[in-house]
Amino acid sequence: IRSPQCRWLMAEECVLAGFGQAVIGPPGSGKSTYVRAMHALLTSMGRKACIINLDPAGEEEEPGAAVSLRELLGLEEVMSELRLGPNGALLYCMEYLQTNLDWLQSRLQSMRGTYFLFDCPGQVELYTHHPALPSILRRLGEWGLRLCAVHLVDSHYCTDPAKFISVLCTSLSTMLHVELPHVNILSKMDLIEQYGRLAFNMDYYTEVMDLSYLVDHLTSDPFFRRHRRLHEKLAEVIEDYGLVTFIPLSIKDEQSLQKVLSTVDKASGFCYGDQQRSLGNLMSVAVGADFHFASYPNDFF
Ligand SMILES: Nc1nc2c(ncn2[C@@H]2O[C@H](COP(=O)(O)OP(=O)(O)O)[C@@H](O)[C@H]2O)c(=O)[nH]1
Ligand SMILES: [Mg+2]
Repeated sequence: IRSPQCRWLMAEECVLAGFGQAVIGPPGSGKSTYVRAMHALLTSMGRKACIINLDPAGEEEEPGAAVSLRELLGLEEVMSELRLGPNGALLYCMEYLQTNLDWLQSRLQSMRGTYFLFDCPGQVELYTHHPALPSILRRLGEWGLRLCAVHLVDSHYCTDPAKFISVLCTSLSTMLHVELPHVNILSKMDLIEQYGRLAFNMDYYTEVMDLSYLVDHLTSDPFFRRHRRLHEKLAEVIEDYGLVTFIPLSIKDEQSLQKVLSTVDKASGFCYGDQQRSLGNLMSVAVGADFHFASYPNDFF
């Protein structure tokens, strides 16, 4: 067992030693599309990966998923049997999974050593305040899985300063709630030009630079002028934490997907590989912009 986290745990607890991504974000932000594209990229690089579908919603089984929560229970049956609406039923499904994690453990254990891509449901409260999902992810960590949260947000929100401030607030609370190494992504960048003119250049949105410009721009609209103080305070909270930045992603652009993967590999610690490396090597990987995937084969596991 190479994971340092595992050394703190009982040997029998550490059943999954490996790496993976928890792909989270609002509905329609592109999570399932991302998971499939990332799976294809990893496979083309010779990295053994599999998709774990934790979304009980949707009409069809996720194509290519090795494990699906729908094997345990489906949203439709929960809605009809417990007379719940779609949102309540989805929260019930996650709470049910939280109390039946032995099912997930036994399903994942047979794939030990694989890189896991968790396709999570698109219910925002799961990421901002509901306890079930962080608890499930924490348990996966206790089993030795070193996960990185990949949070997708539709780049459409950049076209509206008020919505972009909301996205920054949601992204920050998600980072604080989920408590994992975290990478925020602006998805569907290929559509950004169709979405309309941006008030600032793209770097301003991805780097989350001085937000006073955004507040000024927003409050130049008479409708928002009377809420200036509120927006200033929200911007202050986001800047004080200084945690939120984004990586742009267009699913058809393999280079942007590679960039996401290299950032995720740094965040999760995958790129550091063998823990026996010298401190110098670790530092050079940490600061080096160019991480050569090809030189890090599957022998990490
Ligand atoms: N143009 C474009 N469409 C995308 C991209 N990523 C996802 N989509 C589309 O966005 C829609 C929602 O994606 P999906 O993966 O189902 O979102 P989920 O609900 O978060 O799982 C689908 O029609 C996808 O084809 C992208 O990078 N570019
Ligand atoms: Mg989906």
